[in-house]
Amino acid sequence: MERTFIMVKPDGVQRGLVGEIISRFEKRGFKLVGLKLMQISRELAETHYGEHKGKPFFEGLVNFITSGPVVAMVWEGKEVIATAREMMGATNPLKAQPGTIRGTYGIDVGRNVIHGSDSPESAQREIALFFKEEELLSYDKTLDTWIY
Ligand code: 3AN
Repeated sequence: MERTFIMVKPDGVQRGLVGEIISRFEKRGFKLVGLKLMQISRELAETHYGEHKGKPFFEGLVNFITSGPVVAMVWEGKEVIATAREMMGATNPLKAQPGTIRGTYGIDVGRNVIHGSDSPESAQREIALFFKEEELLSYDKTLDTWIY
């Protein structure tokens, strides 16, 4: 079963959107298999956003993501990586469809509330960066065969 890495960024935590975001993933039918509130170190931020190193917004991005607690999560389900990206909406909240998380709550491309892996490769890399294997749990949700 596919897994993705989702993070409520410091602006989402500050604005009290953690419950709302978790709720959207639960209601969509996905399964929460890992969850932690944490403060990201500079080193972890630079590794996580390694692909953006050298870009003009890199320093600001690292400063922002390390500025306060984030909620790191792993969600599981069929095609959860692509579905989560649809649920999040475009990186720039101005371009994000109304009703998506960023299209509802996003303010600015640098304050866009949520991160989600964009491919199976980045999901694998990001999950391993933020979670130890034993922090990810396998369990059944037995009451409904149509959710994961
Ligand atoms: P996404 O988070 O939608 O996968 P990426 O990976 O292109 O988007 O960018 C990672 C993060 O870098 C974004 N979530 C956003 O916070 C920040 N970012 C991207 N482009 C810009 C930009 N032009 N100016 C400021 N921040 C940016």
